[in-house]
Amino acid sequence: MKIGISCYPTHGGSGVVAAELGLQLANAGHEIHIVSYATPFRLNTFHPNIKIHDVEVAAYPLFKYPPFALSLATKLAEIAKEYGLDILHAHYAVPHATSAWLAKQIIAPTKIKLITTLHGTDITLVGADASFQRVVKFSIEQSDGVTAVSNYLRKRTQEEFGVKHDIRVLYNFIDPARGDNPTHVCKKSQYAPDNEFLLMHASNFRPVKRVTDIVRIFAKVRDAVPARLLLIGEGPERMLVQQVVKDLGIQKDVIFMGQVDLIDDLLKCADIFLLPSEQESFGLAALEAMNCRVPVIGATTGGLPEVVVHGETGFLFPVGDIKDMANACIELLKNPAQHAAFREAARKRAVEEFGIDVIMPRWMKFYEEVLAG
Ligand code: GMT
Repeated sequence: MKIGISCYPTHGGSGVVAAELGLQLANAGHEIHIVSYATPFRLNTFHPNIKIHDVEVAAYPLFKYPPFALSLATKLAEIAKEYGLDILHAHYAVPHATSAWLAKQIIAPTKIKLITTLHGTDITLVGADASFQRVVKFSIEQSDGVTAVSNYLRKRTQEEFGVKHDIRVLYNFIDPARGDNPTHVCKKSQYAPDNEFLLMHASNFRPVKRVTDIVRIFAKVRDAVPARLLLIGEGPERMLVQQVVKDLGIQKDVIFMGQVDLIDDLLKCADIFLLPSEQESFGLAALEAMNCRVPVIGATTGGLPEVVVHGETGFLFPVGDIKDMANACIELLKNPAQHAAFREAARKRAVEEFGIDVIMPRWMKFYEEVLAG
């Protein structure tokens, strides 16, 4: 197959999923064209079956808001025609699905198929905004195939947009090998030198991630057991989070790592991964942690309960329930046998339910069905 994938290149789940899917397809011998405004950070190595196409957006004083969606549509149309693509696969509906639809009109008549993968905020926050609602609904309905990253997201899309289109749930996946290899880069003692426990979080530090809750959870944990907190990522709330750390007087025990491309080596040093988000359609970072044998403590929100099994691979509580999340951390850390059992259960679930060998055949079947449809 020849597949064009459009996605965001930045640190964030949708770009990671698009890049990893592209890599798996390329490894299987398919021809992959990634179309984005920069090289996705997980694709910064050469692969003979992957071509990266940069979208350049015209700058002109008249444009207060440069029309990225139009530049993307033009690029997708050019590439689809030049390489004879079979499929255009848009990751994150806004604006990729709409640009893909426009590209298809530009090169009509064509047999090319459109697939849209919904990741979360394209539906729950951005897509449901009144200014986007109709165009997102239209673009979903015009797709030949639509996938969502969880049952929760499928339901929300159907309810909020009144979409009748069949939506296939295809869960995000992990490479089991990445969770298993010995640690080369991260030595736990570098971050928790006195045998303290190490709590970890990784995100884009947007308000939806509630990173300040993490700091408050950690402050309670630290009062009960020796522990450090390692925060991975960058984003709009970073300064606020630093201020809360300062206000609580725990600067010495909180490490800000900034952006890290491959977080597995760090995750392997963690005792607990925290994800208390307001909203999480899937929670890829939680799955990556589980793959590295790290139990997850977070919020019962969105699709996260489809990934983390409460009482088995971690604990989930209502959004904002800092007290219970902290207590669950303390209990788990004070009980080494239970902690070890959770570690193994997390890894087992990640591999058995979300491993490449489980999820990739579903993607292949889906692509074939769309092509045949
Ligand atoms: O975080 C976002 O705003 C969008 C997106 C991203 O690019 O990181 O995240 C969503 O897609 C991920 C990959 O499918 C999911 O694991 C995240 O749960 C989802 N984020 C939200 O729903 C907030």
